[in-house]
Amino acid sequence: MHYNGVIDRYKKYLPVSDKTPVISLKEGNTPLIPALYLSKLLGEDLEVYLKYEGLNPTGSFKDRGMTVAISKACEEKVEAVICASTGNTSASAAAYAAKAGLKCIVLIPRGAIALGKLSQALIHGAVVLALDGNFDDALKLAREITDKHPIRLVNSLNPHRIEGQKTGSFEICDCLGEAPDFQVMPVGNAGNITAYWKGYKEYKDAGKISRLPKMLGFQAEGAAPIVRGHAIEKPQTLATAIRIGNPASWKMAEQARDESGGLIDMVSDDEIIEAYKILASKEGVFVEPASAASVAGLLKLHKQKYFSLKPKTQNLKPKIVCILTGHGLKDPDRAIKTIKEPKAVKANLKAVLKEIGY
Ligand code: AN7
Repeated sequence: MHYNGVIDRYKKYLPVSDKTPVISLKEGNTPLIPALYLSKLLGEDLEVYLKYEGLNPTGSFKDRGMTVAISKACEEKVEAVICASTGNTSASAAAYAAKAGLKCIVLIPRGAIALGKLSQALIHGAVVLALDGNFDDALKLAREITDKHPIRLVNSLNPHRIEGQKTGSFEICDCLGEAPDFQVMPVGNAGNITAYWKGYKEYKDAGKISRLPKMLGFQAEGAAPIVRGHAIEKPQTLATAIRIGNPASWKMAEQARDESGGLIDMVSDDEIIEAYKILASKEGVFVEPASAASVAGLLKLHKQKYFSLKPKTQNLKPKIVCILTGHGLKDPDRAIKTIKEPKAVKANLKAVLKEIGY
């Protein structure tokens, strides 16, 4: 069977009609990988799964929302699209706009986005403006521009983005045959937690699942406005994707947390790097640092005995899904900095054998 992307698969749940010109790169349908090492590490009769969103066409979950936002922009015949971005939104917007033949404008914080993402926005032909400010400044400007000009905002404030991104939760439920017990994910501008929660609720209403997961969101310690209860003027974290001090969907994230009986907490950069290394070296899954925040959160909660304190409602092992939002190749510099440069060795047999211990 041919797979034709999230709009084709889930159109019944999306704001599209026969008149919508579907702009798709066959996003979605990403693997839900059993995390054997992490499941064993937790050792609490739990099953941990990794939803590897880095395998979307532009390497992040943003493509799920962008296919809907760009298709609707085409249907509504807008002239151009614009976004502020910590990188992945710009990569995705640039790619889908290229396919649609739309002009794309991208506002990024100068010097603060990973190289892979910058290269994508540039090569797909977006007009890329590197602003002397952070993400929050860029988003404010993008909103001001779209308020006054016929340019469509394709940040997650655009409801079509949320609609598309909710397909992530549909896929998890379709794969497991039920909702997971817990879903762990990074939180930046808070669009994705909003989208996943909306998706789970809609699937329950449609009778596809019988219960809802607890939503467990994690911010980076230096960029944790929701946890601290106030906006952060100068957010800091090496997980540049979630370096956001004033999330647009703040209220919706709190709603997802509270309605689901979950939590939003924070993890340090050291904890993020620890999880980043475990994912790559034990699970074989390379993600960007922001995505590792979900596994860092999982490990933090495990240390606090969060999962063992939860009553076991059934005989089945509770299932935890960690959303891995972006591919590791987005930010190769970080991987090399985290480990070390390869050792230089003479090109002769003796030298190589000596190094590898034979
Ligand atoms: C890999 O690209 O905000 O909480 O401008 O790239 O929905 O913002 C990216 C966010 C998590 C946080 N993981 O998701 C952008 C941008 C990765 C990301 C998030 C982002 P939201």
